[in-house]
Amino acid sequence: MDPKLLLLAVYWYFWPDSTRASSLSHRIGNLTNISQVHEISNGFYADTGPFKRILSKYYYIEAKRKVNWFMAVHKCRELGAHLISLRNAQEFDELIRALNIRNCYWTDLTDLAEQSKYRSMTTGLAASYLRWGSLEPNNLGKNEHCVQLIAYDKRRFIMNDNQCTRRCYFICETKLPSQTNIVIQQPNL
Ligand SMILES: [Ca+2]
Repeated sequence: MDPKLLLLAVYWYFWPDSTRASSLSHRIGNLTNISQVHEISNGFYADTGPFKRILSKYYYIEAKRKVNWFMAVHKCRELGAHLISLRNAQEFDELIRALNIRNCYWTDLTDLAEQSKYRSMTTGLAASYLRWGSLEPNNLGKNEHCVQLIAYDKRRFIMNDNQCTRRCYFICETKLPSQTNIVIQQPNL
């Protein structure tokens, strides 16, 4: 079905007559109660499914199943995304507001290829941004090569190197989800 017709059908089904005269921006706002709807460029909106927009990028935050780092890499690729690749303090600070302070989450950083040289699996480059916890990275047992977000004191997230076979939740990141399933153009009102 034409995506525009599908959206129109959803709109007429869910909204009563009294609200149908409201602006399109208001209707789009209501749609966020059903799924993740975001303006992806001027006048264009997208239903981004399980991906949540934070600043300029989209994130899928796994909250049900813990996996090892390797499986986290695979799972993000399945979703057409990649493990989170934090670029700066602003991205870090905004993202952690959406996380459960009791959980750990895998990032795309690892020094598996070269000890103590933390590289992004996404870009292949040296880490853009690091916020290590106190005394980290410590490569405990000389077997910690994958970087997780974790809150030791249950108050603030930091980065820690841990064993790649340990299980954590994970965060996938993309500039625009490939599973976007509704895109409409705002008409001239
Ligand atoms: Ca460590």
